[in-house]
Amino acid sequence: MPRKYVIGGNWKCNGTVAQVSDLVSTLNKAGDFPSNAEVVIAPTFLHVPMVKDAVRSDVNVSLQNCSVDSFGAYTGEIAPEMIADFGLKWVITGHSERRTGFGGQAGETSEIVAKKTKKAIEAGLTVIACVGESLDEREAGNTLKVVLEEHLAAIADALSQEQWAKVVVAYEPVWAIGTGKTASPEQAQDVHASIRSWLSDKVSPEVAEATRIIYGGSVKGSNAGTLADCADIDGFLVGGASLKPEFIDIINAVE
Ligand code: G2H
Repeated sequence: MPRKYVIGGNWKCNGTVAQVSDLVSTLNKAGDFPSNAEVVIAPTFLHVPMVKDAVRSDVNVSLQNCSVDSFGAYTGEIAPEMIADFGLKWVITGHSERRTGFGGQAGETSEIVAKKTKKAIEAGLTVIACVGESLDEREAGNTLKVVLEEHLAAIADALSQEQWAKVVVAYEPVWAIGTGKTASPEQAQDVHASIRSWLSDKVSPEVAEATRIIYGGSVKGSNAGTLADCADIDGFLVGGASLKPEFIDIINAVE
């Protein structure tokens, strides 16, 4: 069965109430999306309820992160079970901005990302699990070591074979995030093919064939079509351009 594209919009820490309303209205007025596209948007925690109530029913609303723990004394956290109870089905884990840490906070290790991914799946969510190397790691020739043996291996160690049905892998080279430097289709396809082959060896050929591997890092309306034509690129996780009407062009580029 052909894999359905996933087009994700990661809004990060962006948006006023007025801007979020405008974005939702743009999506609602965009006409039919391609039948082979599954659209997911991830507003901030604060904006999720208003987006969920107002956005068209064929757009899934995702959280950008979840807690590694369940309900309890974890100030400022959102438990995966809460997300499911709220009627949502998607969450992003392991975004590089969370792995790196910011604002003086420690970043998340691969083990934490794997644990969150597992907890979210056990709560009934589908997870967009992000992996990707930094510029230094790429220049040192360590792209596949980081992506496969560190990021992906930790997730694979935590999950059963069946749980992979609830995972979308997002390959996001850190050097291409928000920098305007998109990985070339060849660079992206090479890593995506390696991820698929690794999944085939380490999990199963069936999981490798079925898992959507999406690309993130300065995806734009102008490069989405060429990237989507690559055999192992099954969609996108879009940051900056998902805050603009251009996101509609990216969705329509997979038709
Ligand atoms: C990568 C991406 C969204 P941008 O972080 O996840 O952001 O498209 O702005 O590079």
